[in-house]
Amino acid sequence: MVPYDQETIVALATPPGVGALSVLRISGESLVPFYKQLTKTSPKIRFAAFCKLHHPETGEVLDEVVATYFKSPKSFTGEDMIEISCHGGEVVQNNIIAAILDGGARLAKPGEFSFRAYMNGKMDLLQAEAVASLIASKSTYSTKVGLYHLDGRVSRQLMNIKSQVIDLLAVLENELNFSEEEIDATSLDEIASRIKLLRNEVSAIVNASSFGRQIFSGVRVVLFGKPNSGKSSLFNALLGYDRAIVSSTPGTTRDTVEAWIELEGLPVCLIDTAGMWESGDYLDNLGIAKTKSELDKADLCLLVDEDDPTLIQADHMKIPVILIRSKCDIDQQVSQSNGVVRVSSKTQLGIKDLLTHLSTYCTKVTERSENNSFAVMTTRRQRTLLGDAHGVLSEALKQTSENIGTDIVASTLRQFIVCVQDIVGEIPNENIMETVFSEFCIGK
Ligand SMILES: Nc1nc2c(ncn2[C@@H]2O[C@H](COP(=O)(O)OP(=O)(O)OP(=O)(O)O)[C@@H](O)[C@H]2O)c(=O)[nH]1
Ligand SMILES: [Mg+2]
Repeated sequence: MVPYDQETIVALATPPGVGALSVLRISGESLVPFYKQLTKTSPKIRFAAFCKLHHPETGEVLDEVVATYFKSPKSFTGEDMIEISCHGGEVVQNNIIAAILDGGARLAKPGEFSFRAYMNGKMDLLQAEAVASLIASKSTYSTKVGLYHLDGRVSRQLMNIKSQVIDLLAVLENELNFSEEEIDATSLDEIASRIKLLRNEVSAIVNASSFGRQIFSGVRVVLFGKPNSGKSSLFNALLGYDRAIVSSTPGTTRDTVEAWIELEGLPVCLIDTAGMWESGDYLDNLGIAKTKSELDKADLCLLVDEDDPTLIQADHMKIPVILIRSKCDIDQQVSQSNGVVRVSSKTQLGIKDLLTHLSTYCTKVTERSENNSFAVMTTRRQRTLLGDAHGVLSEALKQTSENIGTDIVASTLRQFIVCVQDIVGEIPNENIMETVFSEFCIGK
């Protein structure tokens, strides 16, 4: 086992507040004596015992609970664990936690249970992050991807690529040992083509991962257009309820308003904005600045105009734009060029059409990840490291074509191995507690 601070820790595993039941977890090196102090009985392994819970020092009865003892290493953290289901009142929970602290435990830091599981080889980093993603998951689809990662399949895929790189290194090193000269051109070609295949495999994950953020954090869709063009009305129509204020006074919306819907299993965040126009008013300008920053973060823009939206300059947009002609109930005869969705928030005309456009976009996102059998990098940490790994393979490929010494190619390939080790967290270390697990919630 890797050394780390093995103090006994405790935390509420269920959300704070009132409920029928609450679950507390205790993890530590050897908890049999503590179990006996708390319950006045001896633990049976993996047995849910109905018992009275006592204060470890005063012996006062705190609650009637179900206590389960898990013996190391067969527990979530790999240490001894006690799981206590108690009554879900806040006072009950707090009294029990206070008593457990009096008994010598300390409060767990955020993510500390998962961190210990990782340190004890119960799961790798990708799996630990999958637990976090699964709990935070906002949609059906991200739940599916999270479960896939929990299973460890993505880690296995990466480890498989890594072991092929190790094979390549063996070839390179072998050649170097046996010939005084540099290795011949045919073996170098062979090596280059093997690197290329591996890079393609990594590319597929990198490309699918650009959608990983959208799958987990949601697709961000910004409503944009002139004042009074009907953005807030359309926002409400898409949501199916009145969320934003609508009025005939231009400049009604100043702050951005967000609301979530689910399309094709993905979380979609609709963002109503102040839009963009010239204004001397200080508050208006704040709203306009917010719109700009929302556009920078968005995946898709709905450009709304009650006249011809094709006349509005949208060339500067770096994201896909859906052009929308609003208020089409006023003049139903008006013709509109191709590619523009005609809507009326008043009569619901075209709203379904627009939702279909949005769904099509979401389907593309999920298809990209499915084509890659759900292997996407789900966190920024993973995406950055895999991007680095991809860069390293490109560099190695370049080196093979430039006739640079094979020892240099080998050393580049070794960097790839380090990147993959970091993604999966193959070499456990305490720093990871700060960088990865501290973002988890307490009790996880
Ligand atoms: N007839 C008709 N009127 C609409 C429609 N959509 C919006 N309006 C009217 O247009 C006016 C402006 O609507 P909003 O939805 O507040 O427009 P907005 O773009 O959010 O306006 P700001 O927040 O001020 O930029 C209101 O008086 C709405 O009732 C529509 O589909 N048909
Ligand atoms: Mg508005």
